[in-house]
Amino acid sequence: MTKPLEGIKIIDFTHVQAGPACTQLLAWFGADVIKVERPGSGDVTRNQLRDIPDADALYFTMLNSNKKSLTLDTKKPEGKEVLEKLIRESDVLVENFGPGALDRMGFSWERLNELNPKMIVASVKGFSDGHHYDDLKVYENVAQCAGGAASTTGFWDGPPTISAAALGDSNTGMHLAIGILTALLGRDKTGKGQKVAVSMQDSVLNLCRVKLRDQQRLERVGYLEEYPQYPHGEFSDVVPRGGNAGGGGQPGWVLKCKGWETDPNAYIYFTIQGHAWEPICNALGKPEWIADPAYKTAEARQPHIFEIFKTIEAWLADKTKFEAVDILRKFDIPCAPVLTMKELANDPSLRASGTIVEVPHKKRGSYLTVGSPIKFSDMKPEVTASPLLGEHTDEVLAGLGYSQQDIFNLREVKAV
Ligand code: CAO
Repeated sequence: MTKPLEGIKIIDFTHVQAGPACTQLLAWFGADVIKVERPGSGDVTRNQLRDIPDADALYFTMLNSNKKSLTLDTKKPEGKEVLEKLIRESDVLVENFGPGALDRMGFSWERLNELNPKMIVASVKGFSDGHHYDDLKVYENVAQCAGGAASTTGFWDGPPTISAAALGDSNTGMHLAIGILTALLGRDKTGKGQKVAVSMQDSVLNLCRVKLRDQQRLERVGYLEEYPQYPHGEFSDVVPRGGNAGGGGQPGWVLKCKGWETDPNAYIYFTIQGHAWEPICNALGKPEWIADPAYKTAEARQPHIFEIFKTIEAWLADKTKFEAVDILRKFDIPCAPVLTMKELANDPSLRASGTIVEVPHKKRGSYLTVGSPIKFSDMKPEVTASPLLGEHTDEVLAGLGYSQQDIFNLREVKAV
């Protein structure tokens, strides 16, 4: 099956998570992604949190599937020469080095554009160009703090909290992928490449859009009616942390199910969607709430929403999270069990859809990874193993016209 990005050649100058997540996605969809790594060491994640001695860590294998690996010392003149050749025949270069690293290497945007005016140069940085923090190196949690996620996550009586979801890393990579595909479509029209830049702060903030909505509502009316602080608590002049409250105007909370005393994940998320109130009352065996003025409207319920949640918890006490959801789904009530990584890894539906995939690897045996979360009617992205360090060096160099002797010479000077 021909994949939509077949024929697009990408120099993958990325490391850790933000950049690799982007290029992995493009590789799934058919792009020829050549990961350029420092000889001897490669992407730092190959060695990070190893669970098998001498085998690439899962951190690396789960972010670099479907790619080729070329080792190249791009600070040596011989390495620069190879990179220049590669640049001349590639469509995209993606990088997420620290600020200024590519310039210091001698590959500024101007130089890259001169070498290949059709090439798209895509970068991830912590902060956008010209930002007063644009000299900072940034990792995931730093970005979550800088982008507004940390100050709005967690409970009001606790500190700012980091989400386990990679809002700073993989999320930024997904934004970059959208930028690259847009620039490729633009190039079809203009014939010109361009620079695509995404900052981790901006990408986090983009996902915190509704919190900026809440800041403006707070400034106008002084309170936020869907937050647990309303109506009994106090609001300051900044959006507070709302615990597990729903963010979209539908009150919701994480509720205890049977076994919560010993199982930290025996919970469901329960949403009280306005128009689902009648089915909720019927499901809970509380038909008297339907017409009761103290319960009838969202406004009437809000002052005692936690008392309502307590009643629902009493109903849940003899039901597991799965049993509860099986009952509630029949009433069209938006809810889900709180799933653990173990449950997700073994979920038959996720296996069948290709969202959880088992990938054979030369050194590790097989490992689980998250496959494409994007599904197509005409294509099923296949996930293949991440490359060993330098696995494709000879193949890529031969493709650039280097002879066996040339490759030997490059090895002699440790350029590859
Ligand atoms: N050959 C020779 N040199 C190479 C090379 C190669 N193949 N690949 C990288 N290098 C060099 C770079 O040129 C750079 O050299 P100088 O600093 O001397 O110019 C050096 O390796 C280190 O690059 P770095 O600054 O990117 O690496 P770091 O480990 O110090 O920082 C990180 C890591 C992630 C904090 C930083 O890259 C960064 O801020 N990136 C942008 C934001 C980002 O993507 N963060 C998300 C990471 S995922 O959590």
